[in-house]
Amino acid sequence: MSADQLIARLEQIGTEFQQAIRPLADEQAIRAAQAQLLGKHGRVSEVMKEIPRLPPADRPRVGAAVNRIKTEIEDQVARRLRELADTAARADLARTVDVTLPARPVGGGHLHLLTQVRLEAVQIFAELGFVVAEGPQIETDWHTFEALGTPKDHPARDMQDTFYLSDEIVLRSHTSPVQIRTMQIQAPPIRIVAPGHVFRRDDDTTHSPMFTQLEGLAVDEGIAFTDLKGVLIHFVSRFFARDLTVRFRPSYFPFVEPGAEVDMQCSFCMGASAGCRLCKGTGWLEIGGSGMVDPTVFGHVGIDAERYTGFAFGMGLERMAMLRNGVDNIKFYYEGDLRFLEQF
Ligand code: FA5
Repeated sequence: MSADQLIARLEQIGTEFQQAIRPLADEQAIRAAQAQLLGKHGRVSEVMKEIPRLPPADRPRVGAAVNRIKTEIEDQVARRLRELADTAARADLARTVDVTLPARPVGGGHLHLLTQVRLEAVQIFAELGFVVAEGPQIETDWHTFEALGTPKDHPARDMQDTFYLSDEIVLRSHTSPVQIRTMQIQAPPIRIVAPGHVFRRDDDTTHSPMFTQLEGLAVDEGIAFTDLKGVLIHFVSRFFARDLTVRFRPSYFPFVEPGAEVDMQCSFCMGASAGCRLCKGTGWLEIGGSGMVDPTVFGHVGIDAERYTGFAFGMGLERMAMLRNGVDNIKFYYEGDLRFLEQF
């Protein structure tokens, strides 16, 4: 082939390429088309292979044409890519966002039923002038038992058998040690409630090894059993949002005298049905223990028992929520199953 024929072919390649890339709309396809010409076995490379066969005087002309066509092809590629980028940018700018669309709902959590119940209970007592007190869950044997009239050989310990970390340190089995800690640092008048976790060697559908109690203590001059009754009747009516009767059943706790179990009227059958499963046909549900602070307890914390009297009570919060919200197995509270938790 002559030099002129080769140059004509190069020019034809350039023209064809210009038409070939016009409809191409993505970079990958454009680069592939470019490689078909300029690649190792591309059409331009084939022409270059002919150059050594030409008379030496013609070679520079054809070489120059090759360079021109290569540059032209590269310019065309750059131009087409720029056009594509401009079109994409224009389309991007022309996009409109409808800000009037309602936002997608964000899945929010809520407080655990037991936390709700604790906060509600504290709120009701706060309205009566009680403030929240706290104590450690790992407690001394003295605060948990001894100071509450329950020495090491006392049979009442059996009912609250707990986890001993050593002879003198226990996981508290009730919130009553907070009574002792409060009276050790505060002089009467005292009005506290102490919610918190407690631990016992119990395990069935209504008893858990870890559960929550709410302790109450009021100490002042002239506090009487009627004050205790009034406070608890008020609490039960507020918490259950119904006029429910409360009954005090004589009972024994080593740190109160007299002592009483607190029962409330069955919130399910209202005491009317002898066959009610919840109250086992009795019409009453036990919610906690209570009584007047025993003078020997005052002796342990340096409060003058001749001048002051007080009442105390302790309730199980799981029990309160079971009765009010119809939970029939205490384990549901702790399993973290959303099918349960989302109901409350
Ligand atoms: C006490 O714990 C006393 N400290 C209450 C008290 C305080 C009496 C102040 C007098 C003065 P008792 O062992 O009965 O009492 O427990 C109180 C309540 O805790 C029970 O009525 C019950 O509602 C709840 N309870 C007891 N054991 C468990 C358990 N293993 N799981 C869930 N709730 C429990």
